[in-house]
Amino acid sequence: MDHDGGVDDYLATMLLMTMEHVQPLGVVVTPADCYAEPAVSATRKILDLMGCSDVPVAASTVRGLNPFPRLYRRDSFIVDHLPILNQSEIIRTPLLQTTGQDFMVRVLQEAPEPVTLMVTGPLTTVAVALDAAPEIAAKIEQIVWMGGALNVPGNVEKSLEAGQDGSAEWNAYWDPVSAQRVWQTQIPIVLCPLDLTNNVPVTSELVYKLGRQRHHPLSDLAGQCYALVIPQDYYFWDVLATAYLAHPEFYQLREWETVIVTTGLSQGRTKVDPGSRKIVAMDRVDTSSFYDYILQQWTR
Ligand SMILES: [Ca+2]
Repeated sequence: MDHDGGVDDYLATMLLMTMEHVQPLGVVVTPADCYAEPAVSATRKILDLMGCSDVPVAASTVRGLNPFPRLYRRDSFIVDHLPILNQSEIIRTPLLQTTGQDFMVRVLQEAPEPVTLMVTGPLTTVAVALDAAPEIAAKIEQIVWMGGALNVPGNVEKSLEAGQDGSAEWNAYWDPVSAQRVWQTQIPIVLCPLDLTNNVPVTSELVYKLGRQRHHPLSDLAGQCYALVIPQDYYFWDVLATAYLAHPEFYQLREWETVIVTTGLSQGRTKVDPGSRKIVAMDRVDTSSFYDYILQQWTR
């Protein structure tokens, strides 16, 4: 798991840890939609809460080109301070001394069989790891990535970002060059783009349902986190991408040929371009099965 510390990322990590058939090898925090220290701390506390303190956490030290807005990033401080994550003074889940990018290289080199990378932030840590040890590409079974906007507008708003025409999705925009680096490999990429996530909003109804399950700690935490973002236009991004690992049958996939635009006003755009790099995108999802699934998992 390689996440970037947004509200959605913690819940995606939490969902992943409820999946019985998944053997998590570690969690890397890429410092993008967050501030690094509270994001790493919150991640470790969530793993503690879930009884997953044997899963190592490593902090990536990569840098992007286009920073996320401070207003988004400060959520990492709020989540790290939620009461349910601070019932103990000690954090049991280890923080590795090695960087996230070096840890990713080592895990893949040592893996006896190919590994799925679940990436819910920018692709920078993956790109840096690939540059450091290109042979690890053969150990990556697939990259499931929440990112990109194929045939819909991006979510980097022109009003916030003067250097952008509104076509880019944030994870791609943070570091388009690294996304392109990953696009240059043969690694199978399964994209969860805005085209799909736009159909799966975080609704008041769902947050209220989480509240009615609040005697379950995971449901309580998820409800608190989503309550924080209710005033915004918020969608299931990372959680929707991650649920694919457990229930691919909820999703219809579609193949596209795409390029990553790395310069100019469209930088960060995942542009459909026939004849270029093949990827597979999640095209449709059975939303009611998805909502039922996360509600059920968070009663664990
Ligand atoms: Ca994210």
